[in-house]
Amino acid sequence: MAITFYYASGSPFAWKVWLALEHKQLPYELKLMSLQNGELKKTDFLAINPRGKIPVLVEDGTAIRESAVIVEYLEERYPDRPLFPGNAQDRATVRRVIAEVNNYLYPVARRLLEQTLFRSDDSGDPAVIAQVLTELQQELSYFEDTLLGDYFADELSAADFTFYPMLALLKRLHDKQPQYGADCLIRAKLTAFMQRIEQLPYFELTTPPHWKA
Ligand SMILES: N[C@@H](CCC(=O)N[C@@H](CS)C(=O)NCC(=O)O)C(=O)O
Repeated sequence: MAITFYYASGSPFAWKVWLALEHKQLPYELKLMSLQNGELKKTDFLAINPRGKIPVLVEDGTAIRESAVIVEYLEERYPDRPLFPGNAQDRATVRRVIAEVNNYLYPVARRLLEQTLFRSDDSGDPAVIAQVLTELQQELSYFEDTLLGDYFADELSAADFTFYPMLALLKRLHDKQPQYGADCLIRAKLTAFMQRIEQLPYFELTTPPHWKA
């Protein structure tokens, strides 16, 4: 068995997979890719992902792509230290939260980041930013209400690893550009959730390398 994990620093989709690899205590080789220098669109990389996106996990010559699929693959192939509950209904809950993060929360968070963190200047449209902050607050309130206790299921699961990086990106936005008040979006229950993930023994290893600089 040899796993190669292609990722990029700060990608929420790659972070989810990295947390899953670490949680399952699997050996893997890390390949740090750049989102900026065009290497994802070069022939070599397009051979493992024709969409030119990370994350990609290659094992025994097979490339697995799409973060949610990669995590399901890891779960099937390495069922120890599970990331999905044993009961079918609880598994459905975890899969639903993952789909909701990807289909509803991420597009709204992405719009905010495109107006703010992804710009080198202050050129974001204030009206768009205000609108997106309101939408994001609604989304985050939904997820706050959906948390069962400590996590989205009885135990730590793939849903938590999917959701956490979205919050971390908002926290990063606040650290870099506090004028938007993005920290106010993360209220007490979600702050406690973040702290629980950040206390996992392998968490530190998975933090985006360029955030540590
Ligand atoms: N649905 C994909 C999304 C992957 C994705 O959007 N990756 C971004 C980084 S966060 C990427 O590779 N962007 C490079 C590009 O589109 O050129 C997944 O879940 O893996």
